[in-house]
Amino acid sequence: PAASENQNFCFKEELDAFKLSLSPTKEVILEHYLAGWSGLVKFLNRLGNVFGFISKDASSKIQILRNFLNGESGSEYFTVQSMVKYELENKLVDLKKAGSHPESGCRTLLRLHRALRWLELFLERLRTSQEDGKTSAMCAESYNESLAQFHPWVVRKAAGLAFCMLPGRLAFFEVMNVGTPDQVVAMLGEALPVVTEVYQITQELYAKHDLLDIP
Ligand code: 1PW
Repeated sequence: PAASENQNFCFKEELDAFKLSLSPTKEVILEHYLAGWSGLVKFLNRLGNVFGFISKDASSKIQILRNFLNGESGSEYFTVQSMVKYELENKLVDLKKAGSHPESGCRTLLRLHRALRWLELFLERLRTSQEDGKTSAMCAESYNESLAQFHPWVVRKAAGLAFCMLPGRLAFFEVMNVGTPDQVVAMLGEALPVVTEVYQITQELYAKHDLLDIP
């Protein structure tokens, strides 16, 4: 991308939103979590049109959650913890099969949460990769280890095709707009533990409430 296009994007700033999402009591503040996701969507869009179907789904899920946050019961959605409590207490989640609440906050966030695991695995591979590392292979391996198990064959196929179109390692680093490859690696080393922590807190919360398989 041209330098001028780069000015308002920096992958580090996008990941920083996840740091902001952790409250002092280690709850996950939804507004910042969604800001982190918006940054990831921006990044996907910069990688090219082939990621359109991926970024569209993530965008629509971000929007569903923002609507809750800006809606009548917005204050109940301040953190992921308060959202889970509120939706469960008020029976606003379809727990076993899709029914009258097909787009609850809990089920919508679960989709983003699963995708965050993929991102975490992928960025860790990227961080530790050698100069001749293949981003497409790193991306596919991470996907197969995580998100793929929740996707039907046709989505797995489309995702596999999209991964093949990923730019090489250096070009990929440039799209991130963080600096030299060394600086990218250092940035990932600092940012990734935060993504991991946000993922783990959400994972434990969902496990505790038996929400990991909601339809
Ligand atoms: C290079 C950085 C990559 C980070 C972004 C990761 C985004 C992952 C989004 C994958 C979406 C694939 C296509 C959509 C599939 C949906 O069916 C699925 N959504 C997700 C996020 O897995 C499940 O949502 P659904 O159909 O139950 O509403």
